[in-house]
Amino acid sequence: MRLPLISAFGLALFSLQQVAGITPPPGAESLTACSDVSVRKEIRSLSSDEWNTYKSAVEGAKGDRWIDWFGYLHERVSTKIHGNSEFFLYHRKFISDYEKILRGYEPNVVLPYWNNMIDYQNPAGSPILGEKYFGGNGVTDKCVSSGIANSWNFTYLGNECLQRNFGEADTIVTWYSPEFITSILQSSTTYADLRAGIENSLHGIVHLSIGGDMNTMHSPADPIFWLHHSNIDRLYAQWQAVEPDTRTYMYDGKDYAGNDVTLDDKLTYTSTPAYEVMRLGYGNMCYTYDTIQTANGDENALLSKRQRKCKPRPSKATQTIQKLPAKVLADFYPSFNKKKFSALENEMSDITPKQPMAADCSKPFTPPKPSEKMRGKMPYPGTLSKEYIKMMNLNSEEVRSAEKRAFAMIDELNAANYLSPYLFDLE
Ligand SMILES: *[C@@H]1O[C@H](CO)[C@@H](O)[C@H](O)[C@H]1NC(C)=O
Ligand SMILES: [Cu+2]
Repeated sequence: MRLPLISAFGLALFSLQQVAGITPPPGAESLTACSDVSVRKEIRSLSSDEWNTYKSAVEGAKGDRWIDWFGYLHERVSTKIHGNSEFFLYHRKFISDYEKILRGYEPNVVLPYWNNMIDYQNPAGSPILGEKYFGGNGVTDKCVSSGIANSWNFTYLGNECLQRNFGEADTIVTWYSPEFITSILQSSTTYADLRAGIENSLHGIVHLSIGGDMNTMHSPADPIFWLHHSNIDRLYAQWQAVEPDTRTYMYDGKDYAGNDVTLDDKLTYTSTPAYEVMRLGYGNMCYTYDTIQTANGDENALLSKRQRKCKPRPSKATQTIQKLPAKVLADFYPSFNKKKFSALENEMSDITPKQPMAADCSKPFTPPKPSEKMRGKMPYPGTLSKEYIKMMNLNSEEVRSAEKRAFAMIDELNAANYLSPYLFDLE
């Protein structure tokens, strides 16, 4: 019943965008549409050729010490680009610069992203932190000794290995769920809201709890950094695309010095004004994300005919949450409450740790059965330490209020006996 409604709405939204259009601010009118737009995909949905290309580019860049350079650069600017509005924009440019460097090694390479929300219950068990991809916890002297970053050493800090430092017994604290990120996407009405909601939750806990180099100012040294930030950038891009006319160039809040930001602000230590990086598919930002392509009705441009038959649809989780008391919806899921919503503000599509590919419809979709044991038992996320908050120049009150909101949301879902499809019986 709901299904055709949603897709009809998606199409309506798309044609509306075409009619109304985005009005670029002064300076941005001269940015031209990219002739070639690459599509960033979830790491698990890369073909083996795509993964090998990515791996080869990263190894090339590592060999020439580009990774060392990006770590150094990030450390230099770190206190100015975190804990304030520049966060999304600086990192958008930063990872896009990295992608350009990778193209020097593999001209067709595209930066993937890691949807680490779907791994939130047991991050250390994610295949991304396994032998096949980026390797796991540090071993001797916390040095990573598996996966793509096996035995990487850096020279810019002296000869040191790449380190990771998970918690007790090689486990990592719980991260943030697709349910929570969906709530942030739906309830953030300003750029500053979204920035605080994402940076203080998902962004921070992934850095802190992978530990080692990820928990330093030179975190780009860990190849996981780029996929984590690509995911953060994707969430920002999705939020923009929900209401492109008003959000593409929405920029508010404060910079590191406490001044109101403006679209003409230059990103830290660059000559790039903020407005230059805000619109994907224009100027130098010649990329988009697979989830945006499939959510806004324009997926036909990318998917094969066979794939087109199988569109992402509202998942069971979505339907369950839509039935929660109106007050819960008003507090945490205002878009679901309106009964009309864009898939762009819903991270609970039928994507699961076992079948993470939104766009891959080559197999008919069968959702895995969540563990009944986990009904009403969504776990709280880990929290940021005082040391991390200080190092990253975050606003402690803002962090604690983001965490409180996550706890409150979880309490409501548990009280409603909600069964999350992202929770498994770990025994
Ligand atoms: C890498 O760094 C570690 C110290 O972190 C050192 O023990 C090891 O010898 C270095 N490896 C190489 C090949 O230089
Ligand atoms: Cu950063």
